[in-house]
This record gives sequence, C-alpha cells and structure tokens, in this order.
Amino acid sequence: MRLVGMLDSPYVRRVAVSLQLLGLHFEHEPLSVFRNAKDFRQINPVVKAPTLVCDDGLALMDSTLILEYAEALAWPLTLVPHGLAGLQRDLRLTGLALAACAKSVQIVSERNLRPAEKQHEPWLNRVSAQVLAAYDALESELARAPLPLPEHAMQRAGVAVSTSWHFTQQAVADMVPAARYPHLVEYSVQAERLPAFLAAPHGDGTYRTAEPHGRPYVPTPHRTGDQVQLPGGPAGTAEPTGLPTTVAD
Ligand SMILES: N[C@@H](CCC(=O)N[C@@H](CS)C(=O)NCC(=O)O)C(=O)O
Repeated sequence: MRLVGMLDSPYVRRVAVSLQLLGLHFEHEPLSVFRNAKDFRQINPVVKAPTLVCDDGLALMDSTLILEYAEALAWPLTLVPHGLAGLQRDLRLTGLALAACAKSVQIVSERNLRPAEKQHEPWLNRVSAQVLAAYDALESELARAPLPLPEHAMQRAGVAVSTSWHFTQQAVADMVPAARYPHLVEYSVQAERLPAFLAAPHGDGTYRTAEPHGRPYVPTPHRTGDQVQLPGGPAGTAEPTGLPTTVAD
C-alpha cells in the first residue's frame, strides 16, 4: 500500500498514525497537492491528500474512508471502541476533531492561497468561530471525561483529536490560544510521544516503516472475550527532509 500526501496535512498524518497503530505496512510518498500537483494527478486525478493506493492499484481518498478500509484489512485489530456508549463518544469526539481540522485548513488556505487584497474578513471570522467552537466542545468533553492515557489506549477519537490539535497549533496557533485548552494540550503532549506519532512528524518528512519490533501499543482486538492472536506490527521512524513547511498539503 502507498500513502500519498504530505505529513503537514492533518488528514494524511491521521491515516499514517492509524495505519501504524493497526500494524499495517505501507510506503509513504510525500507529494504536495500544490507543488507536486502534476505527479499527484498521475496517481489520483482528483489530487486529494490523503490518497491510499491499495495493493491492487486502486486509489482511495478521504481519511475516514481510507481508515474504514484499513480497519477491514486489520481485522481483528481495531481502533474503534466496542459498545454503543464507547462508539457514540468516539464518533462525537472524532466529528469535533475533524470539524476543527477542516476549519483550521480553511484558515490556512485563506491566508496562504488567496491574495491579501481578496481576503474576506467576515468569512475568516466565521471560520475562526467554528474552530474555537469545536475546540471548546472538545475541551469540555475531555474535562468531563478524560480519554484513556495515550500510552495505554489510542483509539480513533484519540488519533483524530491529537492530529487535529497538533496541526492547528503548528499552522494557526494565533487563532486558537493553547492556554484556553489545558486538557487538549496535555493529551496532545502525551500522544505526540508515542512511536506512531513520532514516526509521522508534521511537515515535509517521509514516514518510513522500520523493523517490525518495538511497537509498544496493541490496539484492542474486536473480540474482547477471546484469546485473539495479535500479529506483530511495524514501528516507524521518519526522516524529515529539512524542507520548510508552508501550507497544509
Ligand atoms: N475530508 C477529507 C479532507 C482532505 C483534504 O481536504 N485534504 C487537503 C489537504 S490537507 C487536500 O487534498 N487539498 C487539495 C484540494 O482539496 O484541492 C479527508 O478527510 O481526507
């Protein structure tokens, strides 16, 4: 499998981290949807990051749909919680995180792609309010009931929340003051220490699959009651190219 897209895209990073947590091997091609649009188009004419080129050559897009495919591949490993209440909370947090992510990306695009004289302040204000509303809700959720410590359990919502928060802080921190979100900050700090996150650092780097040893985290198998044999998964290291990070692409 090949994951195409830059790790300065929160969606690409979400997929890279999740694939690793699920123990799925993949190669990473850090193509930019802007700077490498021509090459990207050869792989996926729609030029959307992330794109996952499956082993049979079919290209999937959209992080949520790619992760649905990954979950099917990784069975019985999963990042999705069992039980209705756990699933509901996971969906609530993941939805908020993806909304915060989408609105953060819109701010980056407005600032970096649109000429200054054409920027529309009412639009920026609207989007900024949406980002803050999403993070306010996430902060309340974490204050009310903390997510499990990342080193003990990292599930779909945990990946979405931490990759989204990290992206926002890297790209539009001035719009979302960290001091207002202590629970999110603490959760993100812990998540970013996990090997799966360290292997996919925000920026222009390339995720690389490393030796299949040292993966400290084993996702929850689907069948909790059974003794399910969990396959060994890869750990990763990334080698940043040192190129400057510009827009989320
Ligand atoms: N909902 C999509 C959003 C993906 C997305 O918007 N990716 C951006 C990069 S951060 C992209 O492909 N931008 C190029 C474009 O839309 O033309 C997902 O979850 O994958």
